[in-house]
Amino acid sequence: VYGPSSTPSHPLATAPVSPPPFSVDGFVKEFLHELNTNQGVALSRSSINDQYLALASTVKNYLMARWLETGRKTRESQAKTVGYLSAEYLLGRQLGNALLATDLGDIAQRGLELCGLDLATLRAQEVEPGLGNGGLGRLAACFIDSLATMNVPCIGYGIRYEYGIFRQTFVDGRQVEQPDTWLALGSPWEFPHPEASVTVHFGGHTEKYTDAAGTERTRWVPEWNVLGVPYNYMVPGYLNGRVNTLRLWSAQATQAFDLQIFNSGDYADAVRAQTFAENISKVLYPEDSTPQGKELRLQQQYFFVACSLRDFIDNELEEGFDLHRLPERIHFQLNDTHPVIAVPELMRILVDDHGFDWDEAWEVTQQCFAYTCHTLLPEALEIWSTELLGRLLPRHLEIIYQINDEFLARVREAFPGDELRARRMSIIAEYPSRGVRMAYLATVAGTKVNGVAELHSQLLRDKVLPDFSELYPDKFTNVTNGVTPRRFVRMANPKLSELITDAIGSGWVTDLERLRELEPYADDPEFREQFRAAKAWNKSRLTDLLAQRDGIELPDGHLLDVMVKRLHEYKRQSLKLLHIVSLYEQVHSGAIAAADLTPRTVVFGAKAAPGYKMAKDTIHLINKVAAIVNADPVLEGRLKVAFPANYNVTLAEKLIPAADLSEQISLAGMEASGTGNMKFALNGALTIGTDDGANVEIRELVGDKHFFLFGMSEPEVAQLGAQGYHPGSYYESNPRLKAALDLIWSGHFSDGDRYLFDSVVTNLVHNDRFMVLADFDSYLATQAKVEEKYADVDAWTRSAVLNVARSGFFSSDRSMRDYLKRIWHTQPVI
Ligand code: C3B
Repeated sequence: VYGPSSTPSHPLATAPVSPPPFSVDGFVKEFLHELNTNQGVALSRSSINDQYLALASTVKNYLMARWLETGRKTRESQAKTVGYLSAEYLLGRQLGNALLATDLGDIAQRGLELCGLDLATLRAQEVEPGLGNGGLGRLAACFIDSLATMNVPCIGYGIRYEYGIFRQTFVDGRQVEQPDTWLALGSPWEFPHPEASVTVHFGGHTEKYTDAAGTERTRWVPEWNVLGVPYNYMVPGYLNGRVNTLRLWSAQATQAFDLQIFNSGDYADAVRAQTFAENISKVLYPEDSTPQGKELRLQQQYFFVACSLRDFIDNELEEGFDLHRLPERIHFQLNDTHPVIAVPELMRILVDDHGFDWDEAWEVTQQCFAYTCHTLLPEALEIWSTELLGRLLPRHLEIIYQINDEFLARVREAFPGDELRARRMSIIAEYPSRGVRMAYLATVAGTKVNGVAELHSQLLRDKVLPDFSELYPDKFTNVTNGVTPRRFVRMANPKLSELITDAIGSGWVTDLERLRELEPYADDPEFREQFRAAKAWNKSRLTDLLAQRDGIELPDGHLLDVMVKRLHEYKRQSLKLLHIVSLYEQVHSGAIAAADLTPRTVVFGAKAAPGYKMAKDTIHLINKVAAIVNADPVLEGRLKVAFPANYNVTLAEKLIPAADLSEQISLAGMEASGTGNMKFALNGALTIGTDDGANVEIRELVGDKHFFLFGMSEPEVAQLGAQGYHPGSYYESNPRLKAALDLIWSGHFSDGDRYLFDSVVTNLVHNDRFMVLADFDSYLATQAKVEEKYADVDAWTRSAVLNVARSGFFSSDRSMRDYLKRIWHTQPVI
């Protein structure tokens, strides 16, 4: 029960909360107040961390009135809410974004100066919440930013991991993972609400009983439970006064555990039981695109969706709300298969807790969900063993079986006699062992299934779920991903933003298609000059950062060639590496003169899943090659390789705006979309890329002449795969390729050790699902075209400006408009 117990009589108690005064003096007063009362220190004795925390509180105070008002308006309007269910949110630092959203940046800077402090120093103190692995988690963060900016009611639901994605360090060139202690110095952006905790059950068994009306029912008798404690985060819209909520759940032991500890003779054992419960939200699984099928992971998934559904039904809806009307008030978006266990959970709530009959419950459930698929790699589609699911969530497994029975009856009705099809489509896989195919469950249950770029959605229909698209042709749709222009242009690239705003006004920040108005400026020499100046400023900012952060020296005047993304074979960092090794080899063998090299610095940023050996070996090899190349006098400093450790959102914000060339070189048909590719184009880098994921749409929009396409197309890849890929033939027939591979094999980069990188090279030459060698020639030829164009400064800049002007489509605001229209059918609330 919320609110006061009797009618308030003081006038202030019912007045709307108003934000603190918006002036430098008001800011200073508020900031010092926070420093003194929250941190308990005087300015003269305060640490940088104190100052940062006080600044964060000050900005939060400005947002608070708006947050409360947003909640009031949303409840009053009874508008449909988007419930974004995602196991990952890769938020990035909060302070800069909050200053931008409130337009407090200048005031804060001037106010802090008057206190003898520096805003940039305080901003650098923030540790970003790394509660995601890569693209999927960052996408969720962009989407909630866009919904807030577009005035759409949304609650983001997820997990408050105590340890986010590991901090990557290099020891002798090898990746070593350190725990991410992002909470250690305080976490000013969250609001815990232990009093609103939700109990989540696990294990046990089910039993039949007859209710008062004489109906046969099932109930779940669980064995153990944990508490989900909600932590609320503000999600401020850009300059619109709306602040949505991100609600992340933290697992705590219930009192049963405490009692057990109190009564237990074996104190240590009892404390272990408590630790067991709290482990659920302890750590983010660092596997990206390769689920491990671990029990704790399923616990995490069920934990957060059970909390979220309960929270929405019990706390967001009015008391006594008729759940038959639930689809009028919520659409839950399933971000990949991770939250799909929400489907049987909602069925359980409706049938077991609210007495719905099965058909009624299914009718409601089907209207409440939609599913986004983010991959095409078959091994990335989650399948939970029925043994594990049945042990952990026995009632849910029963419900899944019943959903499957009814679904297969429908399939058999639509395709009589086609038993093979029924088996293929079964939600329950029988081979190699019995398991629940979560993607199938989501497809059957949801109103819509979407891929994340045109090509991906088409392949999803044609290759991954063809039977389903035949049965439900209208369920399948595409929503091409997008990125928030607030964080990734306006905030990350202030110089370019200023230039754009001077040219076309500031409307582009919330209406990115307006960047089109920049097109004529591509032909304006003065504008191009200023554009280059902005790029140069970004490069020098990056140079300073890498010097101080990593001790890496970036040479002046180089083409900055950047490949940043998770380390995965399908993304083909090894192709980029072979390019570097080949340039080095060609100079040393005298095939080209060092003086003819285009001065180029290649920057890598990539984390490998800790258990992914090939990926870790590739990181090691990149670092070894970097060490030799960077120290080589023969190259005359014209080729450099930089691999700053621990690539994250914070580093991306500095790296991407500085880049000249964006590497998007996955094997065609493998990268669902990519979103880094969009950030680079919007910041005026040119792309070298395959015809894959959103690259296809980027190239269509910016134009062939302003994009470096190379490699096999998806149908060519499929054909080569079908006829049999024999990488050895490329090795044998291409002397330049052979020389590069042989050089690695010879131990040249591993102090003479021929075996150190044997597995990497042997895989490329003998196996390699991702056909690196097949695209090598085309890649190198296209890199030569890059160099030719880069030599023509005006032509290059013209293309770069056109990349910016024509990439407005890739705003996540546009993605959100697509979801709103085609999937959620909800409206902004103004
Ligand atoms: C990623 C895909 O690999 C990217 O192509 C895509 O742009 C993003 O999702 C966002 O849609 N992805 C991921 O980061 N993690 C997964 N488990 C699956 C896909």
